[in-house]
Amino acid sequence: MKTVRLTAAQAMVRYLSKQQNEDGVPFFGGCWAIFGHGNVAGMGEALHGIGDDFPTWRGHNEQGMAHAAIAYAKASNRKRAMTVTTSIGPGATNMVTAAALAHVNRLPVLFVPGDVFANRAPDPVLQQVEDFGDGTISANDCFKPVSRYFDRIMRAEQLLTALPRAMATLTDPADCGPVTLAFCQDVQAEAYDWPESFFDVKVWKTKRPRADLDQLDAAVAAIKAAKQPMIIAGGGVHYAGACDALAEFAHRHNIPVGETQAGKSAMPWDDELNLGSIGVTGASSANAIAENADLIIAVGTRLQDFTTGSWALFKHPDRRILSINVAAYDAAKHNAIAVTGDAKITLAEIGGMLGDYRAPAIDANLKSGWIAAVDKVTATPTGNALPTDAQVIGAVQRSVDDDAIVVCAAGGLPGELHKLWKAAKPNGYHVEYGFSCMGYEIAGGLGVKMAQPDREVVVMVGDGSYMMMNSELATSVMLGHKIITVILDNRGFGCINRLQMATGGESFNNLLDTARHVVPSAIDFTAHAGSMGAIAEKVSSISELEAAMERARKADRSYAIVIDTDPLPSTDAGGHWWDVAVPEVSVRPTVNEARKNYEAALKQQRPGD
Ligand SMILES: Cc1ncc(C[n+]2csc(CCOP(=O)(O)OP(=O)(O)O)c2C)c(N)n1
Ligand SMILES: [Mg+2]
Repeated sequence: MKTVRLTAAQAMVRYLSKQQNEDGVPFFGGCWAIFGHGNVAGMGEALHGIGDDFPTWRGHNEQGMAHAAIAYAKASNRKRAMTVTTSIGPGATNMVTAAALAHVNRLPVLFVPGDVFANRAPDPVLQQVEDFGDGTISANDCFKPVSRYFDRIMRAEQLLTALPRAMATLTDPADCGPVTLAFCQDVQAEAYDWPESFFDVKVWKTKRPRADLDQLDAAVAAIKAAKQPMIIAGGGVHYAGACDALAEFAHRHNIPVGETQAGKSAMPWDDELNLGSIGVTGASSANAIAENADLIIAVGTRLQDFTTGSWALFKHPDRRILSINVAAYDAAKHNAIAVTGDAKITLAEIGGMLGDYRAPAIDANLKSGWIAAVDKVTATPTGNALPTDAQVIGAVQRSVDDDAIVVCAAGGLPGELHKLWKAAKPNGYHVEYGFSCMGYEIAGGLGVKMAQPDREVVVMVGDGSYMMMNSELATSVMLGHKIITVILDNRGFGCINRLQMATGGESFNNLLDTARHVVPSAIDFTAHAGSMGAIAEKVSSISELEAAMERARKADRSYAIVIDTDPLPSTDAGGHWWDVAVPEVSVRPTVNEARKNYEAALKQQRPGD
């Protein structure tokens, strides 16, 4: 056996650089790194040595780098991913929130946090967590519940098994999620004689598991018996490359479609069978069909509460769920008729077996009524009132072309965008709403731009999310990956303030002006974004915003536009109840009133049914 002598870190990066997807391009776009003790000597030397064969980028915050990596994978439909390496201790734990985000959203990312010395000679090292009863614990154990595969590399040759396991997880459609290889710092620097074959190019073909034949029969029988079926398109439709297969299936059988947050843009917004978004932040058209459907065909969706209206949306007494999902875990949820398989293949197979089954015609007024409602709330306002989020969305929408990608994650905007954004092309809508993590937006936008350099990337972000994490805006400038960021400043956590009041609470500790303070908050977002190298300007009206968007589109580097907005309004049209537990006893009459309404609403919930 021919061998090559390399350190464990050199072997890791060489191996990773040789992994390809079925398109013959490297699976890994490269590696984000913030060095410290625990990775600068080992991983740092290795990454420097491999150079452009496995490019390294420097970020400003480990969580931000990880968000960029995760967004890159999502915008690549999981066909490509990135690695993120950190020091031990805070550098590593800074990444745990991002690991949870990737875990919830089933997105591939490889985390390589440094770890304590395997030989324990210098224990306890700087930043080492000491467990009094367990010598094997380190800070990196925090990754275990939020990794699909976790390993601690304590001997160099463990990489011979750990790395293929990591790749198997990252490229498996059902198991896909974050992998953490906690890399002991002394081991990174250790040399070993590696078989040369370990570094052969390896191609990971996209797996398309086929459904069991009995499951297919059950699905076909359920659809044939359905009087009003409806499809819910989830993120899995994108990841399976099944957008065309979905449209073909829907049209052939005349079955209307509603889209989840992750599924949105699976079908063009103006397709007559795309009835819009579904659920708590859904369109009245899609929700009306969902309420009366006797068969919900869930395709590639986790069926989270925003999709199901906390399991109160589907009201037909005899309704069944038919769940097509590559993951058995998801397909089996809520007593569904489970079909475990790839969305693209399974839709085609079921379609072939269904013959000329067609669902009844849908009342076209449902959709036209909804679009009229969208156009009304997104129209340019007259008068001088502070604009609403919906009006800002309208202005941004009018300013971009069909290729644009809108990016968002938390606050009031995801709900408004879900309802109102008209997504024309697949992946044109990138809203992280599995973890809805404040601070994902700008870093995520950077990752999207790295995956889709030819498409305009517009990040829409609230003042709260911007303040939580914005530093990768500087990275976008430094790396020349232009993003347009629209900052909606409503002076606080507007959506939580609204939720607080809707559950009977006093407006408290959400808006900056009513939060306890000595000096009133006066954050200059324009100056802040400008200080990071972005071109920044503030606008004072919707028409000024549209003019600024034009300048932003022509600019050659990242651009930030700040606009003051009204924290109180949100779009009334559409939507559905969401289960948020209201206190059972309170001295506040408004809470007691909200509790009464809550108990009435709970009667609509059908858990487990
Ligand atoms: C990391 C994180 N912390 C807390 C929350 C809970 N949360 C959701 S939205 C929100 C407020 C967001 O404020 P902003 O970005 O200004 O948007 P707005 O609600 O004003 O539209 C909070 C605190 C969260 N989703 N993520
Ligand atoms: Mg806000």
